[in-house]
Amino acid sequence: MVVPIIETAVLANKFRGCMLGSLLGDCLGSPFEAESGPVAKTILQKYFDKMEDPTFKSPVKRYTDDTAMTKSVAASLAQHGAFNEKDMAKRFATEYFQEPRRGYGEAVTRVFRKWRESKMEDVWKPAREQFDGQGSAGNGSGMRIAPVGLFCYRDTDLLVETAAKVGKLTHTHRLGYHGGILQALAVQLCVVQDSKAVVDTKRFCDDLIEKMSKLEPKDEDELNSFEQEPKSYQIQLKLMQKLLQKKDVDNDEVVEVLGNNVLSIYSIPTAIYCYLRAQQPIEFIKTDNIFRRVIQYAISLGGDTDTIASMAGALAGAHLGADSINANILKHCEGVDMAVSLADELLDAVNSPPA
Ligand code: AR6
Ligand code: MG
Repeated sequence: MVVPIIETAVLANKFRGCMLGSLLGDCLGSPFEAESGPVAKTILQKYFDKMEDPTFKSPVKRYTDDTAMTKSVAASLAQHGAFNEKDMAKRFATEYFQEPRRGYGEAVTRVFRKWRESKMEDVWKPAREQFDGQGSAGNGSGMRIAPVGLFCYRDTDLLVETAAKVGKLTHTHRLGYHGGILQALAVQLCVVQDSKAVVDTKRFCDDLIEKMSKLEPKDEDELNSFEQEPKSYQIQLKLMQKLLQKKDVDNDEVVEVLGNNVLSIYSIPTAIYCYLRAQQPIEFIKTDNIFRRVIQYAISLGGDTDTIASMAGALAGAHLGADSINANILKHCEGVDMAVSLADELLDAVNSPPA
């Protein structure tokens, strides 16, 4: 990919947008997590309208494990100027033991405990032991990966390598860490996308399909070695392209085709779809603000709302920049200043690589 030269101010706006988008999707989506079936559209419309109203007051919406872990990824990359497995693992564990009630996945906390018990002797081992040696295929790999997409936006090989390592610290199932790579690649595409231009959704998907085809097994036997269906992100991305071409796709169909649960394969393509679908008006979402539309739409699908909205929000923010976010909405979320500082620190690290 030929990476365009992006003006520093534009890039700073995109980095902030991405970190804020990830945070806002998490904070705003978490009250709706695990609603069975799609979330009531009128309730959601009012919820967002109120958030945008400058006079509306409500308790600050707390972020969850998605942001707790994203924070660690960003801070570790910014401080070391590169991936450092021990430092990142230590940050994940420290965050968790300080605030265990942020809604972590059930299995991933076992990795943190094993790190602590073994004094980080082998940071890779506990993840390999998850799910009887299968490894986790949860979407924890994608929910925290946005900083990698930012940090490596100029270098696709480094991005893939880094996202794989960040993922494998806790998620060694192929569909787990590959999901993280896919989300990081999508963030990269959004960073290099002109903020003002209309997104070519077909090209966006084609680009991701091509990059995933270099990673995913070609051999049918290997693809079939997992019990789980579907077996590759390429398949999901192609289904997504078909959905994007169709008129009047309702939420049930999206959930049926792409999914909305905690598994990477059933949520990371869904988040990318939300970002792409919401580039165009959506009948039940009354707003001209594309950033808001992406997050509101992602939440409307129900299921793992915080994580899907967080990943979709990261993409919208990386594309449109922080300027596109309604300032009143920001006031209702915990961690806004932190997200902005981390975005700035990441950009500094990108601009001044270690000697
Ligand atoms: N086989 C069966 N189920 C699995 C497998 C597998 N190989 N891998 C994961 N699961 P976990 P995460 C299911 O604990 O990915 C929070 O709500 C299993 O039900 O590794 O970091 C966040 O907001 C397991 O409990 O953690 C995210 O939405 C679940 O996937 C999500 O959890 C999560 O896997 C992230 O969780
Ligand atoms: Mg979640």
